[in-house]
Amino acid sequence: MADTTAKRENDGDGTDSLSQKTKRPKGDIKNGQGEAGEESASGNILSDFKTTTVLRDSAREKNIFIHGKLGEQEAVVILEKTPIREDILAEMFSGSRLKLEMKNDIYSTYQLQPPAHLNEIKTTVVCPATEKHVKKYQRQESFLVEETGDDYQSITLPYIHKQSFSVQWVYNILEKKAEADRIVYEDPDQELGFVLLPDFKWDQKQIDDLYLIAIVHRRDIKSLRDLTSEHLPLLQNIHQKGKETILQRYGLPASKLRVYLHYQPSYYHLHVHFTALGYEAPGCGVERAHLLSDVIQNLRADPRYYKTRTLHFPLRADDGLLGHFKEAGRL
Ligand code: M7G
Repeated sequence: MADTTAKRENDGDGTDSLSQKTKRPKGDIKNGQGEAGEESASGNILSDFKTTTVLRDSAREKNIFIHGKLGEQEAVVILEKTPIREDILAEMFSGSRLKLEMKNDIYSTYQLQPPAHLNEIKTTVVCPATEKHVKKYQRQESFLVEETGDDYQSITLPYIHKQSFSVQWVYNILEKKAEADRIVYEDPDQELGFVLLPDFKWDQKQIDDLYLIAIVHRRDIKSLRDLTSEHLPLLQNIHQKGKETILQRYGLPASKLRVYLHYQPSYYHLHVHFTALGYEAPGCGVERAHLLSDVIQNLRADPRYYKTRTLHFPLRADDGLLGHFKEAGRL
């Protein structure tokens, strides 16, 4: 994650009223292999999690990234407090215990202890986690790299062939082996089609931090760099149908959406991010996010735009690719 400035704030532009209009999205967290709550029925797999080190934490974002062991396996666990939703306020006020901390004139502070079901913590587990996962979640200094079309061929491409994350989770989604019940929309066409589903960073409890990804059926497009005008129909299809689906399902119009691709992505199978405009999603900064509408226009103007163009992106200090750019004297 290049950008660690994720925040769950409303930008005060009215997404709140939208979230009131919109029905709560159905199907809160399910893992694609079973229904929500299944894990708790079969026991708490984290009960014997042994912490090795805290990779990163943030008081402002209210999350913590932990590296540790689950049995014999390396694991990364991410705990995150989620936003307080308006629709649970009545229950929160009536059903909680309130402990007074201090009172002074008209001011008082309390510790409010809500019922357990209103106090859930979004938890993501990566197990077995590779060294690359551990590095991905560690707070690290970043450096901006300049990559020409030639650099991509001679430095980046050989590196991603050897080193990139497995995209097995993507194939599981496309083949309905995981998260099938979370799919929000599918165009099954093998050339132009895609699957749209909630990103696992989104708990689907409120649309203020809406985050979906569109994953293309085609398996031969690694990233932005592979795109040419040949892919315009595919990109337009994703843009159009993605926006329509999000409007229908969540009541969020295109003017409230940020639709973009990452370069570099973590996973080299083409996918498009759809996030709520008011949500500063991790990685939505200009150094990594490329608006889909700009990508479409650039390819219309120059069919080989992304083959030839110098692209900039941040790499973390411990990223092997950064070492290759240094060795090649490109940094
Ligand atoms: P990316 O641009 O390749 O990299 O985006 P990033 O993770 O550095 O942003 C991949 C997107 O897929 C991210 O937004 C992830 O949160 C999301 N994602 C990753 N995994 C492993 C899963 C998964 O198993 N299920 C779902 N639904 N989303 C995932």
